[in-house]
Amino acid sequence: IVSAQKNRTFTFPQGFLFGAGTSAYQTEGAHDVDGKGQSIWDTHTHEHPDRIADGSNGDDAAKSYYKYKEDIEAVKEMGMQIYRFSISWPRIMPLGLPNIINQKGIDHYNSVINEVLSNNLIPMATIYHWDLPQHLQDLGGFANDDIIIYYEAYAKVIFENFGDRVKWWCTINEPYYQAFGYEGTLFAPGLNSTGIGGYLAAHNMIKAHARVYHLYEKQYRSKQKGRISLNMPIDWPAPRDKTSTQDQEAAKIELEFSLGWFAHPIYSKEGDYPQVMKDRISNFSLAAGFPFSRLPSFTSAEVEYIRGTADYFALNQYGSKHVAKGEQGPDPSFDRDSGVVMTGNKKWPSSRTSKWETITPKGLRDIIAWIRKEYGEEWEILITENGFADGGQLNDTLRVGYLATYMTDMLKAIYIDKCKVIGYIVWSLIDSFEWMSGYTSTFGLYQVDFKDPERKRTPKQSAYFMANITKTREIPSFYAIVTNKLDKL
Ligand code: GBH
Repeated sequence: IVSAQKNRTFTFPQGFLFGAGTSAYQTEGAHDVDGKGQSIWDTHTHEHPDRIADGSNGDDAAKSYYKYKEDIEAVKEMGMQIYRFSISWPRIMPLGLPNIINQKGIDHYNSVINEVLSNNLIPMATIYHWDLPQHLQDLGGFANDDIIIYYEAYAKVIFENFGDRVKWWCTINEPYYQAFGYEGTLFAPGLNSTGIGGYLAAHNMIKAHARVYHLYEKQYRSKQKGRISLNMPIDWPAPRDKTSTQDQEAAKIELEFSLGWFAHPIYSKEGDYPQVMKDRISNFSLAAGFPFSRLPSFTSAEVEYIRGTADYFALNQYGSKHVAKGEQGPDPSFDRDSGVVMTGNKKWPSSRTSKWETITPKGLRDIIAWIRKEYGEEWEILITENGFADGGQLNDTLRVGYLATYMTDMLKAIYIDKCKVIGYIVWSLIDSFEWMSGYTSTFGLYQVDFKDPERKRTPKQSAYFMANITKTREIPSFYAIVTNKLDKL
């Protein structure tokens, strides 16, 4: 029985949703067209091409601003239901300020949304995917708590204009990585305020998210009837040595410092930051002569205001990492505060173009189960990103294997671990500007020819594979065996 169950293929549950995702800066191009203002990623790539692997930028990207109809058609061709895209704040408000609204920006997203609907697809919109209007950054960006009212004003314009047709919302994509733009230099705005800036930005992002959730609740939900969440990234941290209590402890701390930082205030019964973060950051701060903790604190009214501000759990999951206790990074810094080090992962296969990305499907199953255990079984989980990076070839066998084995372990989470996973959105629909990797590493189900002024799109093997999955609603049984093998590594 055990082996029959182990190698069993599961059928996707009825009503299970499939989709593919993109983000504005990574795909649209048209960076200075039709009244769009400049974002922190325009600035970051223009001023620091040295921080991008191939010195490139998203000025033109995949030209989706012009070719969105083809992109939407591609989602439809694969038999999926959801198209996840993001709205560029500086396209809607060139300076990020609510007194100047760029009608052409509104028109553009109206066209995108209407095209999605006329293809019988479901639009899922990310309100903010890292492209902050530069003018707001000049005022401090997420480190200035006035960002909360500016973000709310922006979201209000979004709900007013698009909420009649968009029912799935993501407020902020991966606040964890946006916070790293304040902690280090790799991500815009590249502030390099280690141990301070990231916590401050995160604090204001959590409050801004909650504020927008309450805005929707009060003014839009009864009419628009949508669902709101924010996307949480998490690479599953596994103890370097399973039998070492030190390493196990490191894995627990890492889960709280990466996922718990944002998820605990919103999804846990008690709310607020994880205790281990509060304790460690406060202790290190006081010992170093700070009169207070570098981790800002929420008042008890704020804890209540933030708790429960999500309608589903939006999970972005890619790889796993081995962790152990140890000290690294400048003093003070997020890394030092966590006291966790990554120890490499020799036994796991990984992407050749994105070294951080391991092919470890069990990590997806484990994190889903962890979320259920930590935050309660009532949360419905929607996988809003999962995907694989390579060099962009059409014959993308590794991507097919990655998607198949991750979906297999996701189905185990559903059927064996009894977790509520309601959908799976592949990152990404098309090859795109991959942040600091530029165009050297891409995630598309469709290839984009970046040398072609027309940016020709061509389905990869993985696109045909996904089309087959949505049709048969079953993963070929061969992958059950591959998944079991990978899970033992
Ligand atoms: C997602 O972030 C983003 O939401 C999406 O826009 C992006 O295209 C996609 O992933 C793929 O990266 O090079 O070792 O310093 C996922 C989190 C952030 C994980 C960047 C890898 C680089 C690590 N990713 N990070 S490293």
